[in-house]
Amino acid sequence: RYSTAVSIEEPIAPSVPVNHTQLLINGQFVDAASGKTFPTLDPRTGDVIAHVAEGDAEDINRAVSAARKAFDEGPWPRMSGYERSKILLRFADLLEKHNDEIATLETWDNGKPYEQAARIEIPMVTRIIRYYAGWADKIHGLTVPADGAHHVQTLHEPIGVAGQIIPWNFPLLMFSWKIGPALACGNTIVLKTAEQTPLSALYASKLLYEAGLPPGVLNVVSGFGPTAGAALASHMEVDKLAFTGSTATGKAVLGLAAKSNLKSVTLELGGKSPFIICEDADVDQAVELAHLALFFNQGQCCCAGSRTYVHERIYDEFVEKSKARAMKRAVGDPFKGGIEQGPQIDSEQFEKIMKYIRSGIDSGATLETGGDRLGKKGFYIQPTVFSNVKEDMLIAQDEIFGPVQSILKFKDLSEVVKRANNSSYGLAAGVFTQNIDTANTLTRALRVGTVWINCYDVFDAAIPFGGYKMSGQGREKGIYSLQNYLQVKAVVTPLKNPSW
Ligand code: TXE
Repeated sequence: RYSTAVSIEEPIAPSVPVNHTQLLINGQFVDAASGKTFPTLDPRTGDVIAHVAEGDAEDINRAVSAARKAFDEGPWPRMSGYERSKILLRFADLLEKHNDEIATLETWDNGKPYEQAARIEIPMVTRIIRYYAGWADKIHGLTVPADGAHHVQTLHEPIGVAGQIIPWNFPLLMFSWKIGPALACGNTIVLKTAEQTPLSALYASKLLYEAGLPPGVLNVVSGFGPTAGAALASHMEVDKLAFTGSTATGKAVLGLAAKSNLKSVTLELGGKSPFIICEDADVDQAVELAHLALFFNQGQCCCAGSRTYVHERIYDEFVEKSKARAMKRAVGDPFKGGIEQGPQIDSEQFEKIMKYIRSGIDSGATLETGGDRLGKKGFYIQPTVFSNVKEDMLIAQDEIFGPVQSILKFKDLSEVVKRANNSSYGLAAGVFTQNIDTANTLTRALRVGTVWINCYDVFDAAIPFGGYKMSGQGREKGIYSLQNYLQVKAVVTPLKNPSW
């Protein structure tokens, strides 16, 4: 029996009003030029939370004009790093003060457990902003020793107007990964939120203006991908594009950037990350970690450990215990205490996941537990575990983005390395072993952007994140993200008297 929470059928009413539903352009909340709105839905029920202004190409034009003016004429890129830093630090203080209201909006719009939003994610947003506030006054170029009688230096300058497109799985966290480094470096921004989750970014951006951001430096447009998103990716006045989302859409926006003005592009895309459990692993710990690696955030993580490779000697015990753990997972209204899993984001994702579950069953994997919806309303799915998964099954190849664990068996290290690397993705990997040589071998052999050894999903503002292969281009967070938002200008001056 599942330890599902009650109250799926009678959702708890959130205690925060939805005050900001318009577009944020040039520091003002405004309606869409078309006057259109779209509903944002509560994933617990599918009911409408609020109607939000629907930006399209014309609104992107308005927002880019505001960002362009704020960059070309405004104080922001010319301010000292210290001044920019102080505004970002004030913003972080306001985020901290309003942590619980923002977390409430995040849970309401996204369906993630409130405790996760309030105690982990929104505090992480604040941490990211403080981290980049710390960089704002430490960005500088080099003096370069060149051949000949020349003084050579580099200036590190902001790129200009950054277009940023974010997904719905970690709405405000993705917002912070994008705006933190861009603002620290002195850029201005037009950010498009995901159509499923527009609310938290509007609330937080208002706080940023309260903290003293000059008008037009950050513009937030709610709207859809093919209209607002595509207009931003192909805009001639946007100098840089940062995108997080699916690999298919990543390819599309890269194409739009190339066809328009060759704006530089960073991409953080999908994954099918291997989690490798070696024969010397502590099985109980490995079961718990592999469970979290997959089920965290309803399985809606780009770096979800979605291929669980287990050594044949511990395989049967591991499967049995993983099944028991999944059956104990507390699923229910995300506003209720103690809940580990809420609903999936929307009906589209729900249907996609159910299709993959059917495909797992049809292709001959063993359904250990789960496999069905939970309750009658909203988008809840039972924690699902498949064993006897084979490499050629779709559930072992595609990004499911849901609470579906696929457990595969392996015999030796060289075999598991080949199988783990045999993917078009390369975002992350987990390695569970007590043997340092095994850990070192796997770390070097895996073609992925992050390797977590005896841990998983450890995130920190300073740790870079990004993918190999079709999981993306470039890195976010840490010092690496600054490079995405800076131009390097070489300045060469002849030396009259080189001997000095
Ligand atoms: O993603 P999209 P969707 C994966 C995951 C999920 C699948 C589909 O597998 O099941 O993608 O999700 C905007 N031009 N990830 O459809 O389409 C869109 O409005 C410009 C992994 O939600 O990539 C939203 O703001 N923009 C991922 C953003 O792109 C466009 C997180 C992401 O939407 C656009 C989310 C276009 N033509 C989904 N079309 C991760 N890496 O974490 C859409 N968008």
